[in-house]
Amino acid sequence: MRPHEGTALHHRRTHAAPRISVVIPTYNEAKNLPHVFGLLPDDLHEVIVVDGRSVDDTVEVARRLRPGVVVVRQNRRGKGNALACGFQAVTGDVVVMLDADGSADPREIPAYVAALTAGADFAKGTRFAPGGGSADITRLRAWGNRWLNRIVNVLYGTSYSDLCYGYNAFWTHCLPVLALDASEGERDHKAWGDGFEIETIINTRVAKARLTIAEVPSFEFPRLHGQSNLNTWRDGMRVLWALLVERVNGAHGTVPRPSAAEWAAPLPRAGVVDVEEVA
Ligand SMILES: Nc1nc2c(ncn2[C@@H]2O[C@H](COP(=O)(O)OP(=O)(O)O)[C@@H](O)[C@H]2O)c(=O)[nH]1
Ligand SMILES: [Mg+2]
Repeated sequence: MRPHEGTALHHRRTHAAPRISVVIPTYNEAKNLPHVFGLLPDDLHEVIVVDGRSVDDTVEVARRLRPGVVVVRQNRRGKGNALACGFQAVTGDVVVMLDADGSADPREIPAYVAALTAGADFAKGTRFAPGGGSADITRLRAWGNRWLNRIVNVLYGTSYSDLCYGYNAFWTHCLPVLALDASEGERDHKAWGDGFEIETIINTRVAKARLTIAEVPSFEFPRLHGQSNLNTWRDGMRVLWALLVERVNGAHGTVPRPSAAEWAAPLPRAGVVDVEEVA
């Protein structure tokens, strides 16, 4: 399924076996990590856990389960800030955004990567295409999501079927288009883009840059342990506001086309985030 055919900036990636960086935002997910890490494919380039000052032993569990996991400490608050910080640490060719609560199935990663190697710039997970589904979404959230889909598709000319779903993947060379701000800020401050509106900001910026988007059917499982950090009304309004603000703001530049040598070299870490590694 191809809801939004890219044009000028479309870069068709030909490498059959890209290096895959999985970015996992975590806030008190120690109990869920064994399940999630256990289902990760073997051939990953790196796993980056971006922790939001969890008060359980999320980071210790991550390190025990996967020595060599890259741990990033986010520098402000919210899932959006966590992803922005995690993306700064990526050194692979492909970024996969994966939740840590057991709702997103890591066994689907190859399907996302296949969509990218088949020519998409951005592989957008959807629970509402044949083959997808959800055991986690509430009726209210599904209703809100339906309306937000209609609005995004009218405003941005897309055909998204699941705007508010956080399981996506994209080529690293698309990062400049996302223009996310991971700069050091007030630690307890949630700046614009730092919250759950992040997915909407990514989805709209990708559309404005006219990247090629492929939807990938995905099944969402219930969160295993703990509670969702999302507040349906408050965060739903942030998503709606993001749709309007991003429409008024222009596009955020273009996708640079890397040379063959640049493709081959690992990306340098941007260095602005606090990266901890275990040898
Ligand atoms: N680092 C970090 N991760 C977060 C934050 N809020 C949520 N997450 C993570 O983002 C993912 C999705 O959050 P969740 O609470 O399940 O939201 P929902 O899936 O929309 O109900 C999970 O892996 C959370 O641990 C945060 O403020 N900081
Ligand atoms: Mg969840």
